[in-house]
Amino acid sequence: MDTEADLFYRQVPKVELHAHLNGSVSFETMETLIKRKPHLNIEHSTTAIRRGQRRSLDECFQVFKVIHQLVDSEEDILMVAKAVIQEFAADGVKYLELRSTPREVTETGLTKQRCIETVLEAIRQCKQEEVDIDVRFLVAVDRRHGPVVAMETVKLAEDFLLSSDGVVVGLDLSGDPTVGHGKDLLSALEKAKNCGLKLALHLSEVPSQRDESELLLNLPPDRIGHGTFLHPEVGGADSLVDKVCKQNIPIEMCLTSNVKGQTVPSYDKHHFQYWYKRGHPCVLCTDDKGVFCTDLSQEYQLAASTFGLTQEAMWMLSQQAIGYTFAPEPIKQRLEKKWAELKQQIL
Ligand code: 6MZ
Repeated sequence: MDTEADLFYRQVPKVELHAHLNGSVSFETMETLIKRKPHLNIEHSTTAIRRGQRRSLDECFQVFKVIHQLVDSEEDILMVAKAVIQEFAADGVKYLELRSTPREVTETGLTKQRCIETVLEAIRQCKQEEVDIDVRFLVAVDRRHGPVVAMETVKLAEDFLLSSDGVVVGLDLSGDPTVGHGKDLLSALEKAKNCGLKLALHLSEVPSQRDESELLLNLPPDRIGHGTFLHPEVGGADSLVDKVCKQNIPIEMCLTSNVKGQTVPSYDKHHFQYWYKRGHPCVLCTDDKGVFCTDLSQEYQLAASTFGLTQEAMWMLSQQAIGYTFAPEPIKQRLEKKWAELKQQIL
């Protein structure tokens, strides 16, 4: 990276809205986890996709299976979540919405409830240690697990929405997009929406999800993850674009993830260009900064250099993202103030 631009994008205050906890584990934390569990015989090369490497989306999902073996106890989750939060803060992220799928692991006694409580504990500890970042949490539904588990997860998320002092703000729908159909998850998602959880849904990450996206856009979601194949130029449909535009639903864009996962052929072909040119709300995110070996500053720099955007335009992009957060109004105002103060010093 060019050092001057590197410094600028590191200094720009940023908002991260699409980060999966277990996909965000850094190289260093992964080393510690691998050392803690030598019996698993896991090679570091199987937990990340390095520079210049590409994988099929299916292979990316194999990587998560390996990471889940390494992160399987409350102790692991606490360490991973604290490290991830500190790393985002060190990268200049001032507001983070972290998401994770609650899991049960019989051998370690991990329950779904404790999974969420442990992430909330990590957030609390970071706050107590005055890490300069506001962190909220989205409970994730893995589509692979089907409607019954989805409904259980929504109920769990609803409990935390009421008891977490505003830290749990929403629900994410993610997981292998080639598995299952959103129609089976519709009632769980409707229930989530009705109880006040904000919805951040992965939509049209692969071309075959067109019908599903038609259906889920009627909810409507509060934000869209990826939305790679929504527009007609890539096999989507005008009707999908119309729904997204009419409802002005922000799209979370993850450039490196999509290029390395090969749903997008190259950076310059990324759908960011299509939506940004339309003036549609776009927010740059990392997705899985550990797995895809990136960070948010790098994603900003890549977007700027690929699409020829000025530093002023990139600043705007980061500032506008405040409006797309699931944070309550007073927090948004506090962030706006912070951006205004920092603008004097940085831009
Ligand atoms: C869809 C993804 C994803 O929940 O264990 N996840 N889902 N598309 C993607 N694009 C590459 N990247 C990550 O974090 C890992 C989980 O996040 C989802 C998958 O369900 C994966 O198992 P957590 O913290």
